[in-house]
Amino acid sequence: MPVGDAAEATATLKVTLKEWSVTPEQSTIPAGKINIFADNQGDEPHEIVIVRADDPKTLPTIKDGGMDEEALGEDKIVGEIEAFPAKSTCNGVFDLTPGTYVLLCNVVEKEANGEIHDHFFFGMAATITVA
Ligand SMILES: [Cu+2]
Repeated sequence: MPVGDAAEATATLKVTLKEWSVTPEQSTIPAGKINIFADNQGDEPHEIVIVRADDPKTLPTIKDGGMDEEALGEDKIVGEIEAFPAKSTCNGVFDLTPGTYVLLCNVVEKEANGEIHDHFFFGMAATITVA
């Protein structure tokens, strides 16, 4: 489900999602109401969680449970584009003030064969600078 009103956005940041990467088209974007336009080119549903952080490696995690949103704290979580299907797009408008943000996918899924796909652990995160 799209978040916010794209017509009010001051800039757009296209982000490509697939197994197992999050790839923003630009690494720096001007502060304002940013329309994050997510393109899921993968074969599984993905999402984007936007957190205030400098480096994905510093974020708390749960074993086989992705990034620990509770441990990180609600105040660090800016917003989220919830999981949406493969081969589709979704977007969200978020008010981003200057700073460093991590865009990550926090989907964790148990496959039919029992394997756990922890998307954040598998590398689905990227850092952007809002200037
Ligand atoms: Cu994902």
